[in-house]
Amino acid sequence: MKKLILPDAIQAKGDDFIFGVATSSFQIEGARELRLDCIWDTFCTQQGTISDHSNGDVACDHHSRWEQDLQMLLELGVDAYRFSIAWPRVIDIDGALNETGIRFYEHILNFLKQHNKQAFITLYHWDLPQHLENGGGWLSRETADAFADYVALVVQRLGDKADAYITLNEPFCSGYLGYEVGVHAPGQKSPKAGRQANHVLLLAHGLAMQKIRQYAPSVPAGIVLNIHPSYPDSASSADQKAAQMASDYLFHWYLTPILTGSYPDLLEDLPDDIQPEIATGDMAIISEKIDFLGLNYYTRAVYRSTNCGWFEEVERNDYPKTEMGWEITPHAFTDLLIGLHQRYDLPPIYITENGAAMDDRLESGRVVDAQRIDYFQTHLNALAQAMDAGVDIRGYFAWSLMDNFEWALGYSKRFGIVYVDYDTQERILKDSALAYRDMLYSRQLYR
Ligand code: IFM
Repeated sequence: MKKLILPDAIQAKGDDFIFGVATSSFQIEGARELRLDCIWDTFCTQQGTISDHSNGDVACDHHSRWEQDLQMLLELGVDAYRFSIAWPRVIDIDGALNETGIRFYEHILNFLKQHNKQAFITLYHWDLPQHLENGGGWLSRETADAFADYVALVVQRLGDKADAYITLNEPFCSGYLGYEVGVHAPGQKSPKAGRQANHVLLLAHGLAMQKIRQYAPSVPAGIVLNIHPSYPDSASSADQKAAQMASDYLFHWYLTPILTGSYPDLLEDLPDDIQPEIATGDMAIISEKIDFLGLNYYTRAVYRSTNCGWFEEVERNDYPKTEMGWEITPHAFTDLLIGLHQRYDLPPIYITENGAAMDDRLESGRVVDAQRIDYFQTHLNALAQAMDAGVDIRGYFAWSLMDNFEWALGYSKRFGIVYVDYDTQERILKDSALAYRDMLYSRQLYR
């Protein structure tokens, strides 16, 4: 079996660098009957949305198997677990805290505390309650207020049982993919809707930060953004400009307001009819100071300019690809981290997701996923290079603890380091899980 070698720069950090695994509620929990409907339940019923016509009703049945699943964390020897709370499980339709729902997460937190594992709680990983979508969803400022109310109730209850609170996971996916491109729930397709949803999501983040400060002032709080660093298709100035625009429109659109209080200059160039509605005071709320930035990295993207001076993505085949069709580009990970470090005054960074869907086969009780081990190794090396260059990175979470519902691709893509047999719900540690475990144990020995 291939091994994972811990890079020196990470080893040198000792306890100041944590390793974890990540999951999200809708992707693993199931137990739909024990919560309100969310936008992904509805999206899954619509034609042509999910490639294998599946849904999250059962998923990995984690809601009943959580204890067994958390035992795997102990076996892996990780320091931390990143998971999300399902808003529709913990808040009733009248806005009150649902006792049964919140207790589920309390059990998880108690387990983690008892075993000395850190809990990184994501408060929104895309499962917006459907009744809020019916009232306007992320296009309506009332949803930002509802999010802040939900966060206040949860944080008052869980307080410092969490080691970190994350307001939103990947607002790009909720706002851009959900309202502008329509490949994610709720499936709207309009640039105006996309820009508006992004703004309300950012506002929701800022309002939630204020609630976390109020009710759990000692717990670090931040947001998780995903990024595909943008490269030009050619050396032409038009393509270079296109890559820059793509980067501003798809990534810095979220990070720049959070860190600086204003949108990228590209906002001024957008036609009036797609401008988001920004009220006085919004940008101050959005730029509430964060304690850390979570980054999810998988691949790069390449762009060229279009006839009308906009950008479009180009499919390139310069590097091997994962089962998602995503190029494997660890060098872009290093460049990205160093580039962000040079451009912004960054808070400490956690890599809150990194991983790969591969063509996993369960044969004789084993999954030999050597390619995933290579992926982890090259990305850990890339991360270490960025650390050597001065980027303050405090942790790394593999995506994902186990195979799960990969959104519009249903169960057809496997990102887990643990294989899930969806017929029997059996969990089998893949070779990548064993390699991760061995790397973490060897790290302990040298401390
Ligand atoms: O599965 C997703 C996760 O929910 C958010 N980040 C990207 C992962 C892989 O696509």
